[in-house]
Amino acid sequence: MRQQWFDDARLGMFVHFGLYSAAARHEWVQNYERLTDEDYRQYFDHFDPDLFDAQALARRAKATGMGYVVLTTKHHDGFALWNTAVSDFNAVAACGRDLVREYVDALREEGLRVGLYHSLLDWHHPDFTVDWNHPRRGDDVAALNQGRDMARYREFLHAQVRELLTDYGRIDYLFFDFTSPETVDGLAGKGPEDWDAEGLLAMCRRLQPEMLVNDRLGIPGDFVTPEQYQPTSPLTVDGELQVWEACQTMNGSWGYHRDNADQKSATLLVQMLADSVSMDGNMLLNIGPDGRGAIAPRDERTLSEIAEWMRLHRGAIVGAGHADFTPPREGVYTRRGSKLYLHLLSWPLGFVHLPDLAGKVSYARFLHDGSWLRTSVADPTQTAGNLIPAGEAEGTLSIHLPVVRP
Ligand code: FUL
Repeated sequence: MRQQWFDDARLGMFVHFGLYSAAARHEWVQNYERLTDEDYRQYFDHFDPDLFDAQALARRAKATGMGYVVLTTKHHDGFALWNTAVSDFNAVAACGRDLVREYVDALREEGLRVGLYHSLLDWHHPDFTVDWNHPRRGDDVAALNQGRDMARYREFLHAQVRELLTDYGRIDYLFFDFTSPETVDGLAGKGPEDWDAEGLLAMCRRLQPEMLVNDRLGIPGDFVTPEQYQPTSPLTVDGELQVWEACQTMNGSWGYHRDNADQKSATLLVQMLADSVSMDGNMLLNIGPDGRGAIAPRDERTLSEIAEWMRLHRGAIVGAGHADFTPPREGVYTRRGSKLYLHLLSWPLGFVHLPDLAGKVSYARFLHDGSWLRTSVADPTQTAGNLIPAGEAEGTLSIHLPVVRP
């Protein structure tokens, strides 16, 4: 099955890195601040990722229990991190380094799966028409779009994707971004036909038959990509179970945002991860390296806390998935083979009562230290000691928890 490695991995690392990292105020800075090409050009002229260390990045991902990494080869600003032959708006021209090459080599060395992100949008390309998502919206769009030709842009887009899928060995995963055909403020967006989505997907299949492709071409792909939320049930479309991956930021911005201190805690992120796995999904956790390419210290701290958690709880995540039991209010379940894992989202608790599990569980223990936990079958006639309402006791297994936080 093409996606087995992906289903098993459950946790991956997203890396948003580009010219916007030096602007340090969101990867959409050019759009949000409606910067002109000239304004934005300064980040290209002074691009100096001297601390971008693909090996350190790969080691960090591996140590965090991640099975794959996904790097922005090109974001909406059009800046390519590799040695593209069809545009000189690229990292080799700016700093003499092919960052995609460094990245794929480093990942393979660590035995990680190689993922690429590639934006379908390109605010830099002279043929890419100004739409409601474009930094130049609100200017004289009719005049600006004179002579712009999406057919030529399509050729360029296909050529860049072809390079990525031909020159860098085996690619395991491709995240295209994004298709939004709706019209806003009288300006049309872009639909699958703007990319020749079918043709692009066919090329992916031809050049990298094993590669997984996401759903943002605007036509069905191999997995769906909820952004910034965890679905609360296994996802189906027309009754068909979907492979899915929720992508999450550390602090609301994908690109490095220097002054944004809204950091999610490692505890919250671990809960989101458990939530995803409990609903048969993956989590792709983002970092935004800074303008020099270094992982920001606050992200390092969060990653190392997650790494410590994953070191002890990996079995409940990697290779695990949805369990067909009703979890208690206090947590979520994941399951791997005959093992059922309960992720408690609050602590401390004296008891946790597991509906319908009486008689089905041979033992209970903490995962982090293997210490045994006492269990009892709730007695519907005598439930006061367990603090369980009599109506809920039937078939319930009670786990007795230490009140002291382990
Ligand atoms: C979105 C993009 O517009 C964001 O900048 C980011 O890359 C996210 C993962 O996908 O659609």
